[in-house]
Amino acid sequence: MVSALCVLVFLGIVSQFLAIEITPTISDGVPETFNMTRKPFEKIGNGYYYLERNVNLNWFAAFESCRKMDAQLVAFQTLEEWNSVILHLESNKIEGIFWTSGTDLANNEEHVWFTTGQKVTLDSIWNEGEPNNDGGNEHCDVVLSAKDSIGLNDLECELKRLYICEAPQPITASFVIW
Ligand SMILES: [Ca+2]
Ligand SMILES: [Ca+2]
Repeated sequence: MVSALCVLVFLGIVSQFLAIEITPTISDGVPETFNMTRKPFEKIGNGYYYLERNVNLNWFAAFESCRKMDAQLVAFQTLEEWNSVILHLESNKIEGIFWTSGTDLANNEEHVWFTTGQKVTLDSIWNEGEPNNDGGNEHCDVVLSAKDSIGLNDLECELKRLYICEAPQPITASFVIW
């Protein structure tokens, strides 16, 4: 962020000397058309994600694992984000059970994205009948990706499952020169 601002300030100074007009813009995310890589994350929609497909961890260990990568367990804040990731899972035939940062450990039956503190407001992304707190001990949320259905489900946090990490949202600084 700081370096992007430095570039814009620099361009502002240059434009004074060269009598050209520079129009800067800063936007969230990376445009769909940009093909930038950030290993081990892969670009899905406007974000960068890491899908752990081999190592199963409990919810807490999965949370720690993402933090070690300077990332967070995934939080689906918008339907657009959810649809992008789901489309990626479906089109690549990726089946599995992946931890998200969704949990109601703080307040029972009030699911939030633990990485942002925001409520899980997208009712349509839950599997039918979920969250059901089955057995009274399901407080952490997974994406259940099966052949014929994909949705959110609450599970016991101690269960070992795969997980999805989300890299911090990048910003794009661009400019038009006249
Ligand atoms: Ca997110
Ligand atoms: Ca459940």
